[in-house]
Amino acid sequence: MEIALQDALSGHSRLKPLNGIRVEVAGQPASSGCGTTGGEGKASCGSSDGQNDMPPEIWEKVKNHPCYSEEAHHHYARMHVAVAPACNIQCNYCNRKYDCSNESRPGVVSQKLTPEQAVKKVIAVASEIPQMTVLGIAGPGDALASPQKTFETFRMLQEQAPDIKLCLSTNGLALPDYVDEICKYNIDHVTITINMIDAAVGEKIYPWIFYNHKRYYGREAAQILTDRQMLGLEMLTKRGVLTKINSVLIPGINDEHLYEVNRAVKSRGAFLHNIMPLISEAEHGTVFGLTGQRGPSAQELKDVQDACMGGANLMRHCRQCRADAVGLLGEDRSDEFTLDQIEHMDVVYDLEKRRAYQEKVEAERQAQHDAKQAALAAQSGTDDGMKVLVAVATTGGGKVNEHFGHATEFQIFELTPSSATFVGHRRVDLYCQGGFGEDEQLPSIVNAINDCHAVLVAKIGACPRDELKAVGIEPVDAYAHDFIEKAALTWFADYRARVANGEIAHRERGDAAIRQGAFMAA
Ligand code: CLF
Ligand code: SF4
Repeated sequence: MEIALQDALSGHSRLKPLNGIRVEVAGQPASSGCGTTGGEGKASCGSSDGQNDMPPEIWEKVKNHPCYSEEAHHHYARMHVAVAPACNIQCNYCNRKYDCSNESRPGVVSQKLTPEQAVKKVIAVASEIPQMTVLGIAGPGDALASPQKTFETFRMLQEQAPDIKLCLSTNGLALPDYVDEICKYNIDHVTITINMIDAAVGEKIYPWIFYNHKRYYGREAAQILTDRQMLGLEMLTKRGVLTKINSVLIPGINDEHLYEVNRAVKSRGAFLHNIMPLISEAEHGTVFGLTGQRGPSAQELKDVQDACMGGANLMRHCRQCRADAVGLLGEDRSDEFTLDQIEHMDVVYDLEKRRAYQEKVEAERQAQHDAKQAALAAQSGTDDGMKVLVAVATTGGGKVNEHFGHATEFQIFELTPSSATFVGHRRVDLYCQGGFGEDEQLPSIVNAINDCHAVLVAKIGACPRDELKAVGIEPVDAYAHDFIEKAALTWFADYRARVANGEIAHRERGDAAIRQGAFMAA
């Protein structure tokens, strides 16, 4: 791993950033790809939009969906049930022994479930985790390649737990055939994985598809797939279903093409576009893993995401979760809810209790929102154009509340004198193991946040503190348990003041590596 990370930082040739590239898309105005407003109005990271940025009926659908609202993901949880084992296409980044790589991190699904088992599990989780608001079916194959199991699960769940939002993820090949079913069961959120709109690109990603009882290969397969994806997206938009497009960024194959995908899906009404890094290791046994196709670095991913701003709204907080994930994005509590454990649980689905708890969550979320606005209002001085990234250790609730040594990921915020924007996360190896700091883990953590100027934590030991300082990353524990944006903006104001008075010199940071593979359990 160490060697791979070093290679990712220094060995590969950097891709040409897309910022500033003009790409013409049929029927679409050319755009500079920067974050400035265009004909459509605003250039926001859409998933961070709030109540005032969208119609009330849309806000109702997204406000407590952790994937569709960046703000919500600090406070609300989702779960997946692995009821859909089959798939009707082959992606070069997937090995069926593993979870669907486009909606999950590599790792076998612990248990495949029948619809009855799945519903039992959802009820058990909902009674234990009242902030779990969304049930998604995202594999481990394709949700619509096993339609009976998928829709039977949704049907039963809708009857037993009507307050839980239903969410479905698909590669889109079978989607046009099931739009009526999707609407019938009030599935308000559908994710389609779209990696290309050009079959010449697609044939490098998809060796075959199985469609209408026949196997198609190469460019013909890719053409059918993209036609079906676009048709399905248009049909869902017409029916008022919110759609999110997942795209896997594959350097050298679809990196520059994703800008065209972004424009194409926006023009067909997609609500969000989630551009995710390819996960590719030889041990996963995927075609890309075995042929050495690398994933993007952190800056390559950010460059493509930034270039797509102003098109379809962007999601940047995806955790590429398992097909049986449970909990807040970034945590996985699926181990607590095996079928054996559920058998012995005293399960009571108490809707009122869930509502009461969610009211408290809403109050906490509002407090985070208000703290951010107050911190922004308090920023003084001129905007000198300085822009930095900071890493934040959090266990949720929108606060700086995790110890450095206990963090399995850091959230990354981009700061300017007038903004604090969530731009991603970085998985890391756990620094603290068995109660002691592991110095050999530190280089991999540094690699993961190497583009950051500071790391904000609840607490940090003397050793990692000194080593972080030595590589130019400022460890900051002065804002423990403060709301993240308030803490980050307050630190940034202090940083700029120290630069201004000559106490420190401002330097640009380098690139960072995206951690491949599994978390270590905390
Ligand atoms: Fe699951 Fe996907 Fe629904 Fe979310 S996940 S089916 S939309 S409830 Fe979310 Fe996980 Fe990313 Fe998917 S973080 S992989 S985007
Ligand atoms: Fe794998 Fe999902 Fe692609 Fe099917 S759609 S091959 S399950 S990544």
